[in-house]
Amino acid sequence: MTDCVFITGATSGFGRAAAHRFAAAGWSLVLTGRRLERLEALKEELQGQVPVHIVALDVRDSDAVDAAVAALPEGFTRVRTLLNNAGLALAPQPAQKVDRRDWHTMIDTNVTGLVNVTHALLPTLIDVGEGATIVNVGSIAGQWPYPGSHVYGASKAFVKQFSYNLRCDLLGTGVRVTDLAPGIAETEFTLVRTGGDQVAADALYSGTTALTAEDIAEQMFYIATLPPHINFNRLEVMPTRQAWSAFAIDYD
Ligand code: NDP
Ligand code: 8X3
Repeated sequence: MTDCVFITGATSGFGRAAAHRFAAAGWSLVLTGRRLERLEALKEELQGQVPVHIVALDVRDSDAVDAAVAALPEGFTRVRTLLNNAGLALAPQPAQKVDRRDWHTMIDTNVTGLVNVTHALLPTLIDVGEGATIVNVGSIAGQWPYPGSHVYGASKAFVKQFSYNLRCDLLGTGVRVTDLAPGIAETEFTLVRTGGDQVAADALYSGTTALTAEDIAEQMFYIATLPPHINFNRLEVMPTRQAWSAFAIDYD
């Protein structure tokens, strides 16, 4: 039986690139995301290579997540790697100017959604045991503060600590957990974050060398295929052309 990867947020960016990367290595794919037409197009691209199962799924809906996992068809039930990748940032303005609903959407997606999928797949992953892997996509924003990150960064700090805490409880099961924390990477992320501002998105990525979705997909695949006795607790990856900056000081 081939290995099977369950990917959330497979319709774009890291998740889509991961679908290609795992397919190239012969893994069966469970591809999820809200945009069904994108899932169908991806299935069309990859089903000649490997078995592909798609599910239009909003990770915020715990009943839908449970139902999707319970309804996995034969050949896709032995999920060996979970890529908890679906997520988003919104409202890059200062906290005091942000609509509360944007905060809720980030918490519902990045925290509750990730927890929903993890909870639904944990029994399977534990049953698979040695070599089973959860890759939780965190962010440098979960470790380092910056203006306009407010709830986004806090949600990714949750991802980090949840990953570490999971490791404690999963000790002895063989299941690995990694907080994969990328820096700036060119995907649709900034378009979503800015509410569809293509100019702002282009400005952020032009004139530098951001990570690509394929770079992160490669890290995901690397983590998932490490020898089973190795667990990367956290892997923080920045492009060479990104670093920290000085502390901000409020002068008179
Ligand atoms: P994209 O916007 O390109 O992709 C985001 C994916 O998340 C889409 O497939 C989208 O699918 C899915 N998604 C969003 N909300 C939901 C939801 N409620 N239910 C199911 N799927 C959802 O961004 P990236 O690929 O860059 O982002 C992937 C992850 O990486 C996110 O968790 C992000 O926070 C994180 N990250 C991104 C960085 C970057 O600079 N790009 C850096 C660090 C971390 P759909 O809309 O079809 O549902
Ligand atoms: C997104 C990466 O650099 O915008 O998680 O915080 S960054």
